[in-house]
Amino acid sequence: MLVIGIAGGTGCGKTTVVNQILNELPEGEVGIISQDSYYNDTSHLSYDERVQINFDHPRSIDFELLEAHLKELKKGNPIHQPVYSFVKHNRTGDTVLTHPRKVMIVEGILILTNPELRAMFDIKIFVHADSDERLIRRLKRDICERGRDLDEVLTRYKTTLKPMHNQFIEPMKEFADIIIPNNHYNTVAIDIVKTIINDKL
Ligand code: UZR
Ligand code: MG
Repeated sequence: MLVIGIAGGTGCGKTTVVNQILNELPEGEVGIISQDSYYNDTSHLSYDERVQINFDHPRSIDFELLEAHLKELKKGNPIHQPVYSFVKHNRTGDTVLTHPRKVMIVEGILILTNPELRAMFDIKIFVHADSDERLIRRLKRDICERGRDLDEVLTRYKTTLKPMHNQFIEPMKEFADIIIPNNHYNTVAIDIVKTIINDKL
């Protein structure tokens, strides 16, 4: 199994990059694990308490479960990936059966911050977009898809997203094998990654 980690700040286009990689690759050969599925279970907290959580800090992620799941997949066993709701800020209680594939992509803002998890990646990719590009994308997405308003997004960006990005995410470029400049669609970079994957398949 080839394990590819794809990191980068919020709104850098990770999900788009992953989807572009998946396009044209043989169906059923590549699987995805999203860090979003592995936010800590916060069922014991009220909604108002959950809103206060710093979701851009590494300790908001259940890395133990993520690592355990990746290990199971490497052994050839399927896993039950939790389903997360950004509206409720909690796991929904549902899971998605995820089967091991020849290539597994692990995608998320903080996935390179955990040394044990990092060591499990064969290829580490960092997707870079300038912070203004990322803020624009984040605004559009949170308002259109995640039920937030302008004030909420901007306040969170200033007080949490930006400082956490500078402290935990940006320094992870150090560990990347490939940095993809992604202010615009970068078809060449995607083709290179696809070639590496096809080689393995
Ligand atoms: P991407 N996030 C939420 O907004 N709500 C949650 O319940 C859990 C996470 C956000 C998180 C982070 N920060 O910036 C983003 N906040 O999801 C990561 N606030 O997702 O990589 O798709 O941008
Ligand atoms: Mg995403």
